[in-house]
Amino acid sequence: MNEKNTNRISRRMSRYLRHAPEEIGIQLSPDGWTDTKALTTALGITREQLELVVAGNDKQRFAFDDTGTRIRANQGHTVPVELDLPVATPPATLYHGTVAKFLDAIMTEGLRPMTRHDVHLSPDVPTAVKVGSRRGKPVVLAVDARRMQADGHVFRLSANGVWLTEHVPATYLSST
Ligand code: HQG
Repeated sequence: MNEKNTNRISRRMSRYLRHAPEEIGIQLSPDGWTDTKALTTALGITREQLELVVAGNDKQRFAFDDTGTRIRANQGHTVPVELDLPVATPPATLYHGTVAKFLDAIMTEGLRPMTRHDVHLSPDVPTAVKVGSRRGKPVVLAVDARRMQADGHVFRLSANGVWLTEHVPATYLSST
């Protein structure tokens, strides 16, 4: 399986495990898991190919459960799922990569999850630059996570190192 195929399968898996399981007739449990056999059958791939995609994914987007019989996306869902991720203490500063056209709205209403479940925050500037670059020239905002947590905001850490929170009011944001 070459890199192009791996990426293509990975993109399809993101779509079905986060946004549209019904399109290939798979079901997600309330915490986001789906049977690996159902997935490989629906995608027309082997178990070995699935393992290669999961292990080789650039952002570690997917994880098997302890038994290896179920798989889920680590974050980024738009379908309703409760991932039961651990509450954690973030680094003092987190980062959010975006683009200039959103800044007016962001500085008024703060960072909102938009179509996802949570606001996604990065632990370092280079990662946030990559996230912002998906939409154009990146703009990186600093988030005062230490003060947010002191004020009672809850942070969760996904299995692939993305920090998640429900809302970042504008008062905690500054430019970098
Ligand atoms: C913006 C990728 C207007 C926000 C990445 C972003 C990440 C607002 C967009 C993960 C706003 C939402 C998530 C407000 C936020 N008004 N715009 N109040 N608040 N926005 O894709 O953070 O490859 O849902 O700045 O690497 O860009 O999918 O979120 O531009 O980890 O695994 O609204 O997706 O990972 O966009 O990216 P998204 P995101 P994957």
